[in-house]
Amino acid sequence: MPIYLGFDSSTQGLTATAIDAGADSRRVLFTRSFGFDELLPRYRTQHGVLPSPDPVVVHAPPLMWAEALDVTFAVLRREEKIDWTRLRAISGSAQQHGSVYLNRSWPASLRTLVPDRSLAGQLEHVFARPTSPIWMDTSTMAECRQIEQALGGWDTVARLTGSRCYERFTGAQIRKFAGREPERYAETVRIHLVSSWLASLLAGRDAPIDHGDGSGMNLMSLASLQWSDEAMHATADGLDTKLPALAPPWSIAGSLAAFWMERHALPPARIVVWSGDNPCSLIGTGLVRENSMAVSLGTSDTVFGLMTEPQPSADGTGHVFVSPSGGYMGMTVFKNGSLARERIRDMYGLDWSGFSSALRSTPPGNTGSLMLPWFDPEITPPVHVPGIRRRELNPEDAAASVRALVEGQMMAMALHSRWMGRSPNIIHATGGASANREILQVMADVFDSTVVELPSRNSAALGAALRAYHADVVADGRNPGWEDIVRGFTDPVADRRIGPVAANVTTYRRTIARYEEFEREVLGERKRG
Ligand code: XUL
Repeated sequence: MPIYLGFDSSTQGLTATAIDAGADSRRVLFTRSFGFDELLPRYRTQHGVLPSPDPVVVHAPPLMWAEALDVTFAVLRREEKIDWTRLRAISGSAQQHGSVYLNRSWPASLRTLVPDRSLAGQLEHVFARPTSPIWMDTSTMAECRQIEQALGGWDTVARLTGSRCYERFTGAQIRKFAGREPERYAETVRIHLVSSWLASLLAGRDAPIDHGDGSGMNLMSLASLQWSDEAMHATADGLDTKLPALAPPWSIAGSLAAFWMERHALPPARIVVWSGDNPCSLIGTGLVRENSMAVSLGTSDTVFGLMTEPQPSADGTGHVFVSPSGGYMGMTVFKNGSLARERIRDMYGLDWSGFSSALRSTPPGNTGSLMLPWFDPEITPPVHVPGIRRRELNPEDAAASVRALVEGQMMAMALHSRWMGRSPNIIHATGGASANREILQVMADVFDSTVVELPSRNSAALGAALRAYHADVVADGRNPGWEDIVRGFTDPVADRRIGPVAANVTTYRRTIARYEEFEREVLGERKRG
């Protein structure tokens, strides 16, 4: 029976999930995760990013992402005793927006990789820029305003590309690079996203950017699914020759390059274009119909769901992306996700079980104590200078602080996803912190919705494997429905449904209004100050 492999190159590490898609043998064969800091310490990353004296500048080494793929394949081939000859297709998911800048040696180096030498050693010289700005970078406020001005305002940009200009989106990052380092920009022959770069390595040739991840660049027209000439022009000179092609999410980028087949004894599997982690998670959480939403609690916390019309929010919050099925998805992103939860845990000397006890020992609504959890610059709402804010919260009270953080995160998610125009009956929870039932109870009460847990917390890698399966079947001329593709892989765990508690829902209605007011006051102060 055919096997499909999905990778997820996330901020902090690489995960691989393999599935057996046989009619009678459908199941996940394995999921393996490797943290970049531990797997490849020579790159000296912390949580997958390079230390930076300036909190708004966040880069990572692209070579590390490539080497992680090579090292992971070696481990998988050695330790996972599956029938690798049945591997039919590979796809992937990657942290969105990050960009990789390649010089003129890239095309030939890619074509001539030899299997008896390490991948990293052979790619060292291909970069026009040795580090990649990633989604956590917020250093491009000026460039965002310049692009918006050139295109006729943020709302025009939002209608054209699905989002107003965001600091982390690739367009503003390219503009900054072209303006500050014009020589290196001139040396750049190709700019890839993390997703399309890793797909290119596997296919041994430049892979296209899929429409889903392409929607996170402020460069693609959502209506035509082409690079927008106006947006490219407003971003940087000569960009049209540097960007790869765009393609539907189920496109085949080629077949596995000889380098991988020989080095890791793999068959000539199809390489399906990679996409962003959020579009992949949409599939990996089983959101193939419009009536539900997913909340992913990872390095970033995200709220997303399918949309019929590409209707951006009226106030510029959130994004409209092309979904892996070719329709649209709405999404709001929060930067202070798992790292904020870890900060609070460590600040009070807790472990995760102590964190859960703190939630159990404090009442919903936290007797009025609130926290705006902006440990790092925040994406939603836009906060450039970090700093947490407390209201009626004693900083020495560990339990109340844990609850204030989790409630603050959930209330921010509920508030800032209202623009998607739907209050979900069911939320599919995913990401590492979805293992914590106390956190999920707060989610259910704040959103007034049943929260279901899914069999896999690595929904991006699973979604990538399912996308590989879908594209392979489409390439063979069949047109399967997405419900058939995800069946058996993303069905919620039967006894892990968490319902909202009516009294808590009433409490949070009041608390959200107070939270909203607190947020508005602090943002107003910051603007004035
Ligand atoms: C999405 C975003 C993050 C990254 C994290 O817009 O910035 O969710 O994709 O991997």
